[in-house]
Amino acid sequence: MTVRIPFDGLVTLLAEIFRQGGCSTDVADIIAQNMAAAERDGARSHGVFRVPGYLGSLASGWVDGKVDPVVEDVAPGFIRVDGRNGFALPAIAAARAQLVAKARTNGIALLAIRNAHHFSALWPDVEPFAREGLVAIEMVNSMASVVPHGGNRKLYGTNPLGFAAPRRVGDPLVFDQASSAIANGDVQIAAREGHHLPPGFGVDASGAPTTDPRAVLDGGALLPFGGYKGSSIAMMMEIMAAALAGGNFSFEVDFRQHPGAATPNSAQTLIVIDPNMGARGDFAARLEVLVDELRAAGQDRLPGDRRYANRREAMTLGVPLSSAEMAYLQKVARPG
Ligand code: NDP
Ligand code: PYC
Repeated sequence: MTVRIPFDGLVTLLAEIFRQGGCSTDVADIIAQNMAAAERDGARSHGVFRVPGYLGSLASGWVDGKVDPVVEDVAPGFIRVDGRNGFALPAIAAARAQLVAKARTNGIALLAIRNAHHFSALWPDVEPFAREGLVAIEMVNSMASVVPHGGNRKLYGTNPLGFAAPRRVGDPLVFDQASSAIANGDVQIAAREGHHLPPGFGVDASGAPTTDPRAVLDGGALLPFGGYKGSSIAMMMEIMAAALAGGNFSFEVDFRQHPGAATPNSAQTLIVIDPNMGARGDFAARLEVLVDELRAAGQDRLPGDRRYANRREAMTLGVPLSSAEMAYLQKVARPG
């Protein structure tokens, strides 16, 4: 059965859970807002489904939910953040205002975050920049779960790429996608719900192709999207996030000594651009020309359309959750 909860009520419930789980009030609020937004927009793989993973990382001491990130202003267009083994969302929040100011002054600015756990969707990170008239690109590496093209063991994370650009009117144009054929979260949901994966998404522990999500999770691995092309994108995420920021490569993330841990201590890079510094100064108008042509060419669903439609419905009717999910949240919010 599906139940509906007002968005603000879900944020409050999740914030309580994360405070009890060991986060400071500020960190709990940031993660709760992000997770409720994912659930609201129908991004189930990074919604309330992720509560046990966050709590497991906190309870096992793998991540610090109370630490303050350290922000370093290293150059006119470059900010470094040491997440100090905390979550990535507070690290982004700590540098955000400075990043926007630098992008507006210089036309472009880069934020490189290391030693921080990113366990969420990327569009909530990039979309707000586009709402302020800026273009944003985010690159994140994760934990080893993907075999490089032609390889024989997992090495890359599911390494997502997020992009947002402002529209002249209305919601920004946003895409947010893993460089694997499917996000690991969706494999876990498929396993839980008893669905098969499409062919070509994963291999089992022996390296043989499989459509069984459990075989992928139990010693198997995911494949990059689009063969060698997705594999190169995954490689770029390792370089632009981990190598550039000075964080762990996905294959260096190892939480085996922390039972229950699930979040990757990896790296994230955000590049923010003021598009009005472009030669013609009519970025927004040009984007509309492109969108009109896409629609005329028959693309009736643009990336982001599904999410915005879910958001509108959830803000009117409430965020849909299964009754089991709601019961779980209420139980962990009030233990005993
Ligand atoms: P999807 O394949 O579901 O979607 C990727 C993008 O394509 C979205 O922007 C989506 O828009 C768009 N899209 C989907 N279908 C269509 C279509 N038919 N036509 C046009 N556009 C379409 O996402 P992934 O499975 O690759 O990733 C899921 C989530 O997992 C992402 O939010 C990602 O950030 C997150 N993730 C996070 C990781 C981390 O380390 N933190 C690691 C890996 C993934 P729409 O949103 O509107 O559906
Ligand atoms: O769904 O692949 C995923 C993922 C990894 C880290 C956070 N989400």
